[in-house]
Amino acid sequence: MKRTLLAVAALCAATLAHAADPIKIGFLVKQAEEPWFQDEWRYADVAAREKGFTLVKIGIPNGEKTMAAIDNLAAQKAQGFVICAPDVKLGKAIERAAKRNNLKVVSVDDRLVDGSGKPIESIPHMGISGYQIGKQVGEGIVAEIKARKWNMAEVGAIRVAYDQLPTGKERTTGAVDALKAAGFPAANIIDAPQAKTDTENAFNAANIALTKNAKFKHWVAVGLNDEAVLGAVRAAEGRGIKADNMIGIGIGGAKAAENELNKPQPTGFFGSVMISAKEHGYQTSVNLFNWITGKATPPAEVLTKGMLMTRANQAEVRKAMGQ
Ligand code: FCA
Repeated sequence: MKRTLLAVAALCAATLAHAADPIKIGFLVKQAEEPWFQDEWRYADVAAREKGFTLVKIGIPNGEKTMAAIDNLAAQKAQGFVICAPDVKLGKAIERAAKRNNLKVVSVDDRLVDGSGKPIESIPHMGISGYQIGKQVGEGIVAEIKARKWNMAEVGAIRVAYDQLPTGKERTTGAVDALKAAGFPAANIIDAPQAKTDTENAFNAANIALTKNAKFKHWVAVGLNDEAVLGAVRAAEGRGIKADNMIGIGIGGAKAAENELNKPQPTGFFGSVMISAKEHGYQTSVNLFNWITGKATPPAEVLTKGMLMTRANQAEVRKAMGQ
């Protein structure tokens, strides 16, 4: 009897201690230096202040750092984390590490996949429909080609490609499909595979594509994010192809795009399909917080929307997106 009472008392104490544990949430991103991810962190900080949890922000540029970050969170007694992994194929390893450490996990931006490349449905995800957002890019370019009355036969399209990332491939596929649907010649679309998803690697990839295809009079460029398109725009500038002869539309709409769209003179970076860093940073963190505190289980998948932003409509788009 006495032993049972003691056991019950110990259990109550443990439960109380648990209930009183401060909530700590990790926010792990693959490219901490990219403005998009800085924005996600900034909005996650807003959620932390509002809900009263501690946010631990960690950059995870590779698999090793990812695993170390998860162990680190467990050691700090965190209860869960939001993640945009450096490689979506780490999905199963991330899921196992989370389980082992009793951490809840949700993914953001890049959906984690299993060994056969299938999305891991058990990890709640917030991202975008890459194909739809890509189509918005392509449609924006088509409208501008028409406004400039270019002959599509004389236009080259650079697809800065990062096909190993499913959302990357979906985005650029959506973009080129929209071009083709408007009669853009498929033969004028040139793939420029980038080794990493930053401006420098996009620049190098686009430079090769431009060198090999000097015959085109005008150019357009698409890629998985603003950095990819900025790389292509900079490479074109290096070859004397400026705003008059280049229409680049990126994806993101964070600081990289903002800086470019606010330059005194227009550049070949015509616009960006703005997506919601606010929802991706704030809402994923709140969803995870609610899950940890037993208030609600996050939706299995949420795909957020984007809006085409150009020099002309920046203020409206930012207002509509609440950013
Ligand atoms: C991917 C890209 C980022 C950003 C995000 C929403 O992770 O690499 O640049 O576009 O999706």
